[in-house]
Amino acid sequence: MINQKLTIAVQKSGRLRAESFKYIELLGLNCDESSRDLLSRCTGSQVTVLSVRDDDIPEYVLKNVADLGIVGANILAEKGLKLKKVKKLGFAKCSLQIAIPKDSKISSVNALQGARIATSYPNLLRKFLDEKAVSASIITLAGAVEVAPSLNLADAVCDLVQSGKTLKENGLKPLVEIFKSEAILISNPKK
Ligand code: PRT
Ligand code: ZN
Repeated sequence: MINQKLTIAVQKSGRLRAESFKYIELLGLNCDESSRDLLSRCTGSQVTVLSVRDDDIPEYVLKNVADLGIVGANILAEKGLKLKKVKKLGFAKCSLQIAIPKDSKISSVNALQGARIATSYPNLLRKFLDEKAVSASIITLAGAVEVAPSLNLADAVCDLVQSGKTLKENGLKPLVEIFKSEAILISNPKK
């Protein structure tokens, strides 16, 4: 049981929320997952849960609004913020993959040269392409990245994959995995 005054930032709603609360409960805390409040105090403790968009969690921890945060490693890596990775939490496992239409002529990473790749992870994709010395055009989209090839907006996508169902449903197949992710507990190293 944590006895000190502490704020933990968790996702307001989405894939991380339920498992984040399971983890918090494992720490001996009694917090209300169903609360829609921005700030919610865990019963009988000095711990407060801050519920926000997952993308904003690193910023809240960086600025010391929250002491700890639970977020996907993919978000932290994309933002490139210098936060401490306290612990891998073993849930929300997925991988960032470049995928292509199943009838695509692209058959290797090198063949992405000159291609248009749609993604919500431009920094991780740029880093990977630079490492491979491949010059491609990155199209940054906030969501529904998987539809970009069928709309002729892109020749490939770079998106999170878990079961592979979304790729399949959109006529895409994996080409290469560029980042492995899972939920992590983060803190500000300067605290
Ligand atoms: O509203 P907010 O901004 O907080 O939530 P969000 O919509 O940005 O995030 P959310 O809840 O979708 O995901 C939160 C985190 O869960 C991500 O940042 C990842 O760390 C992790 N995660 C694990 C996933 C997936 N698995 C996943 N499969 N995030 C997204 N997906 C999507 C993917 O983008 C694709 O559309 O699911 C689809 C692929 O799934 P499969 O099973 O069909 O392959
Ligand atoms: Zn998000």
